[in-house]
Amino acid sequence: MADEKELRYDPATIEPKWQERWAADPTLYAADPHDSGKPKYYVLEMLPYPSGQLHMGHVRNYSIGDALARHMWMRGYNVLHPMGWDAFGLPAENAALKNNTPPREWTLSNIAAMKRQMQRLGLGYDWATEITTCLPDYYRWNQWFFLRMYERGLVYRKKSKVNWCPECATVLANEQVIDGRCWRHEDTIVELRDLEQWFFRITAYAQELLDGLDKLDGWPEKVRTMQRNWIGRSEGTEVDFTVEGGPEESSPAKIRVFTTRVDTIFGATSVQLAPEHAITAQFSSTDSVLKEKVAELLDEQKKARETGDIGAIEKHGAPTGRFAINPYNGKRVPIWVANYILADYGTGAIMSVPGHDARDFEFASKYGIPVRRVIAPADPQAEEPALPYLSEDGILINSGEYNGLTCDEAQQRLQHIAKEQAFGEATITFRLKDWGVSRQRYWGTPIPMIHCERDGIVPLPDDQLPVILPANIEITQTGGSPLSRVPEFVNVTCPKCGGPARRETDTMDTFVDSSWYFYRYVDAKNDVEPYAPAKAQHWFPIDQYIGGVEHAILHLIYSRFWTKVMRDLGMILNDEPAQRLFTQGMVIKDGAKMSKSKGNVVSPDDMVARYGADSTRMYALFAAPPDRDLDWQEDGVAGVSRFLGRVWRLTTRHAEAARSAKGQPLAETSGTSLKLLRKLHQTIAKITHDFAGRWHFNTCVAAIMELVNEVQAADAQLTSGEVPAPVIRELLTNLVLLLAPFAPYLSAELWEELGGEGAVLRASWPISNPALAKEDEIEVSVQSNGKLITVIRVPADADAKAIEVAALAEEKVKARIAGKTVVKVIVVPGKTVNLVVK
Ligand code: ANZ
Ligand code: ZN
Repeated sequence: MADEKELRYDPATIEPKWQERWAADPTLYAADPHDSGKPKYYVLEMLPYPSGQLHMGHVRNYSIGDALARHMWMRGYNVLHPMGWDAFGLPAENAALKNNTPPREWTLSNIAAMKRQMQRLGLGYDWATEITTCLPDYYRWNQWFFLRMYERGLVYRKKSKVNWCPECATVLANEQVIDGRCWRHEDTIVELRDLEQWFFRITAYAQELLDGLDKLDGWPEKVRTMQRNWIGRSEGTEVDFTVEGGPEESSPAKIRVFTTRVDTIFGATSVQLAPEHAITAQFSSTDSVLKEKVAELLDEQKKARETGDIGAIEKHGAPTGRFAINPYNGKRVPIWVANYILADYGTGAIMSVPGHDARDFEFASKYGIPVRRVIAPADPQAEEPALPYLSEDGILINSGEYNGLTCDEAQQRLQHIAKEQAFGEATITFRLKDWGVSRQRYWGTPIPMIHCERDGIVPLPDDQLPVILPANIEITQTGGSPLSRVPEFVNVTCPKCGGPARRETDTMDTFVDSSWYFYRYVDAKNDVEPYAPAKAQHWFPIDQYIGGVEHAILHLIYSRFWTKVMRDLGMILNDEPAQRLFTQGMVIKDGAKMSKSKGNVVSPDDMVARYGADSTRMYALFAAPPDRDLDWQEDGVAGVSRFLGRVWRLTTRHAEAARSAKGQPLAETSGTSLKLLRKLHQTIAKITHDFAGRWHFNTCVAAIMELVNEVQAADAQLTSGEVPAPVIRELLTNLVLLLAPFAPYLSAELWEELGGEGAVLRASWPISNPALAKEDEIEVSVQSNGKLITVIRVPADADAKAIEVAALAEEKVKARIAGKTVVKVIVVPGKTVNLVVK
């Protein structure tokens, strides 16, 4: 019978057969109950947006996660490996506009299609815990969390300048503005608008979010650095400069500046206001020339912000004709308005120190503002450096009673004085802004708030949740939230006074959905709370989170914030959501990222139809280390498919021998048998080691290929019985086990073929026998003056002296050095012996 099977490796029959069997056994990929006593392992890939089609980036991401999950199952862990859908968001509304399909239907049918693709790929998810964020059983908990945060002062409403994408016709969070453009529309410049918005007070956790990064040593350093920069902590000082002679009221106005270098304050030769600073408005209200100038400066600033690089703005400013007094020395300095000063950072005003700040220097040079040196190098012998002198490594000069202090000492002294005399203080400023979550769109979670004429803002009581998103509404591109045009939705009675009131029509940013979805997986059917705390405590933190580096800031800061909020609500004990994070590289094709707009998309369905799911997945792991970019080559998929065909033929050809040896012990081995077993155990050791950390799955697959080559080369000995059946059994069953994380279908089929018991997923991961894996001899090359003479074999544990002796005893070596003097012998154990000869 084996002959017939031997003919062809046919994934098109093997794979659907197993897919059906797996679908019929919902326990296969399900986690055991959380109190089963097995050690837990939570492996998670980022949930996809249901666009309708998986792309190769998904396939790669999920192949990595699935290989890890399978490996951990085989290691005996209780594995949680869930999947869901990040199902709210604008594309559903755009599709509705385009094809006139309601967002809900469009989304759900996309989900069905992508789920089929995932199942066809053989990804081992527990579908019983599937979550879909656009369904009320999920989003009601967004509303519930919103109310809990409101109670704790973590939700507030304010009028603010917001980023507005004209293409999306909605507000974007700062994190969604990339280089001044919309994160969804790379060609659309984001505008600034004034709107009443809902905010999450993520800044309340700024310091903790920053400190926590130090402990996340299982996260890539580049992600931690990006988050540190995004949070942007800056220690400095606020100081009040008094405005000379006015305004007309009795108490003179003060301009509070923020500086990181208060030690340079004797070098301040002007004060600079942001165009949008309140005092700028005051001054220009009576000065129409200034007013016009300020409008121009603001315009320039907006444009520079929109293009994303405010740092490179061509600096312009206007003198106000007014003066301010430096509180430390009573000196008067002119007040200017400048386009490089931002209203929403620090205090919106600075003291300008052209002697020691590059931007101020550029500005002062342009407008003839004096430049004064107040810091000198600590070493009195050093040559006087050119201005601006940016170093903080120096001592104060031209600074009155503070002369001679180091920068550090001066900062502390000056801060102390400011505090004492109540004209300033030490402060910490963050670049991180509160998270604006209002969206004027339909396809998102309705915000559970009521606007009452009498009572103002009234939170909805819990028993009125969920606020269901109405179906069948007209979606338009512009004109505010589509929900505001649904009277049944908008008109409500106030929960407080019973009078007529309006329901909030903004919906939540979809990043809310993904900020806590992974907690829901542990208790996806719970209809009385988001999840049972005991279950979350068991499963969290996530042991391994896998996703794209493009989420380094948005999703991965928001979800850290959400975790801290839930901890403070007493719902979990962990401070961070994920212990380890892995960010995989991109999938590229012909030198560019695979994307619809570039027209270089390779469809996973095509690949699966042509080569099978196993080959597609295994290629995604084999073609590059997982953290690097992968250049998709169809030839490579075909190559993997040929390799799996060889595994198939090799295994089926010797399956009978392997089956016949069931229960027989491995006797003493030597010769070919020993050589093959050694290769097997080396391969086991390598792959096991890689799963534990390095994740070089490309070299893992390559190692399996080498193993197969060696076994295949000994095919005659396998057939003749020279390699006995128990050895064949050991080789083939372990080969199948090693392949199981990478090629689940073929492994399942061959496992059965070899008479393996139960699912291969529940079989034990092989353990490398170190005695067998160890080479007893190694090769060392012998060189004279760097030129190769020969390669010798020495015992693997030989020390340097023994290697030297062996090398000098070798005939070829003796011949080469005859009549010469060996001046020196350099031994690199395990590698080379170099003879320095004269
Ligand atoms: C005087 C000074 C002297 C400054 C010096 C620096 C060096 P980071 O580190 O990013 O927090 N600054 C403050 N608020 C600003 C605003 N709203 N718009 C533009 N610039 C602003 O930068 C803080 C420094 O950036 C502050 O310290 C201030 O310039 C400027 F030798 O004050 B400094
Ligand atoms: Zn009311």
